[in-house]
Amino acid sequence: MNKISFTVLLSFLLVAAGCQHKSTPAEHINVVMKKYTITPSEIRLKSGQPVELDVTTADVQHGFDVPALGIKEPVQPGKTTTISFTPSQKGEFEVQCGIICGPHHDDMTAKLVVE
Ligand SMILES: [Cu+2]
Repeated sequence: MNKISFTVLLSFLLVAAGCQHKSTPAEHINVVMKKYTITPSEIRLKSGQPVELDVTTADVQHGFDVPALGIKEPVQPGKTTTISFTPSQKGEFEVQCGIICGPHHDDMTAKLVVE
Protein backbone atom coordinates (compact mmCIF):
# COMPACT_ATOMS: atom_id res chain seq x y z
CA MET A 1 0.00 0.00 0.00
CA ASN A 2 1.44 3.38 -0.93
CA LYS A 3 1.52 6.28 1.46
CA ILE A 4 -1.37 8.18 -0.14
CA SER A 5 -3.86 5.32 -0.05
CA PHE A 6 -2.84 4.55 3.54
CA THR A 7 -3.55 8.18 4.49
CA VAL A 8 -6.93 8.02 2.73
CA LEU A 9 -7.78 4.78 4.52
CA LEU A 10 -6.71 6.19 7.85
CA SER A 11 -8.81 9.34 7.34
CA PHE A 12 -11.80 7.22 6.42
CA LEU A 13 -11.42 5.11 9.54
CA LEU A 14 -11.14 8.20 11.72
CA VAL A 15 -14.29 9.71 10.19
CA ALA A 16 -16.16 6.40 10.59
CA ALA A 17 -15.04 6.13 14.21
CA GLY A 18 -16.14 9.71 14.78
CA CYS A 19 -19.61 8.91 13.48
CA GLN A 20 -19.98 5.95 15.81
CA HIS A 21 -18.95 8.04 18.75
CA LYS A 22 -21.60 10.66 18.06
CA SER A 23 -23.71 10.73 21.19
CA THR A 24 -27.40 9.90 21.34
CA PRO A 25 -29.48 11.67 18.71
CA ALA A 26 -31.48 14.63 19.95
CA GLU A 27 -34.91 13.95 21.31
CA HIS A 28 -37.58 15.99 19.51
CA ILE A 29 -40.40 17.55 21.46
CA ASN A 30 -43.19 19.54 19.85
CA VAL A 31 -44.35 22.57 21.79
CA VAL A 32 -47.39 24.60 20.77
CA MET A 33 -47.98 28.14 22.03
CA LYS A 34 -51.46 29.64 21.88
CA LYS A 35 -53.13 32.43 23.86
CA TYR A 36 -52.63 31.78 26.79
CA THR A 37 -51.18 28.32 27.09
CA ILE A 38 -47.99 26.44 26.33
CA THR A 39 -48.51 22.75 25.46
CA PRO A 40 -47.25 20.54 27.01
CA SER A 41 -47.51 22.54 30.23
CA GLU A 42 -44.73 20.41 31.66
CA ILE A 43 -41.75 19.63 29.44
CA ARG A 44 -39.65 16.82 30.91
CA LEU A 45 -36.02 16.50 29.84
CA LYS A 46 -33.13 14.31 30.88
CA SER A 47 -29.91 15.87 32.00
CA GLY A 48 -27.15 15.22 29.43
CA GLN A 49 -29.60 14.15 26.70
CA PRO A 50 -29.56 16.52 23.69
CA VAL A 51 -33.00 17.88 22.88
CA GLU A 52 -34.61 19.81 20.05
CA LEU A 53 -37.73 21.71 20.97
CA ASP A 54 -39.81 22.36 17.85
CA VAL A 55 -41.91 25.31 18.90
CA THR A 56 -44.87 26.64 16.90
CA THR A 57 -47.70 29.07 17.58
CA ALA A 58 -51.33 28.32 16.80
CA ASP A 59 -52.32 31.98 16.68
CA VAL A 60 -50.21 35.13 17.09
CA GLN A 61 -46.50 35.69 17.65
CA HIS A 62 -45.23 34.48 21.01
CA GLY A 63 -41.80 34.03 22.55
CA PHE A 64 -40.31 30.91 24.11
CA ASP A 65 -38.24 32.09 27.06
CA VAL A 66 -36.52 30.12 29.80
CA PRO A 67 -34.69 32.90 31.63
CA ALA A 68 -32.83 30.51 33.98
CA LEU A 69 -31.28 28.70 31.00
CA GLY A 70 -30.63 31.77 28.87
CA ILE A 71 -33.18 30.70 26.22
CA LYS A 72 -35.10 33.47 24.48
CA GLU A 73 -36.53 32.75 21.03
CA PRO A 74 -39.33 34.43 19.09
CA VAL A 75 -41.99 32.11 17.68
CA GLN A 76 -43.67 33.41 14.53
CA PRO A 77 -46.93 32.15 13.01
CA GLY A 78 -46.38 29.66 10.19
CA LYS A 79 -42.81 28.85 11.22
CA THR A 80 -41.19 26.29 13.47
CA THR A 81 -38.61 27.62 15.89
CA THR A 82 -36.16 24.85 16.72
CA ILE A 83 -34.30 25.27 19.99
CA SER A 84 -31.42 22.80 20.38
CA PHE A 85 -29.60 22.34 23.64
CA THR A 86 -28.39 19.76 26.12
CA PRO A 87 -29.65 20.44 29.62
CA SER A 88 -26.88 19.91 32.15
CA GLN A 89 -28.46 21.34 35.25
CA LYS A 90 -31.20 19.36 36.99
CA GLY A 91 -34.17 21.22 38.36
CA GLU A 92 -37.40 22.96 37.48
CA PHE A 93 -37.33 26.04 35.31
CA GLU A 94 -40.13 28.37 34.30
CA VAL A 95 -40.98 28.83 30.64
CA GLN A 96 -42.52 32.21 29.90
CA CYS A 97 -44.01 33.84 26.87
CA GLY A 98 -41.43 36.42 25.87
CA ILE A 99 -43.56 38.57 23.59
CA ILE A 100 -46.58 40.44 24.92
CA CYS A 101 -49.56 38.81 23.24
CA GLY A 102 -52.60 40.04 25.13
CA PRO A 103 -54.09 40.75 28.56
CA HIS A 104 -53.25 37.31 29.98
CA HIS A 105 -49.73 37.19 28.59
CA ASP A 106 -48.28 36.94 32.11
CA ASP A 107 -50.26 33.74 32.74
CA MET A 108 -48.70 32.07 29.72
CA THR A 109 -46.16 29.82 31.39
CA ALA A 110 -45.04 26.21 31.46
CA LYS A 111 -42.62 24.18 33.51
CA LEU A 112 -39.42 22.68 32.18
CA VAL A 113 -38.24 19.80 34.33
CA VAL A 114 -34.72 18.44 33.96
CA GLU A 115 -34.21 15.09 35.69
CU1 LIG B 1 -47.80 34.82 24.31
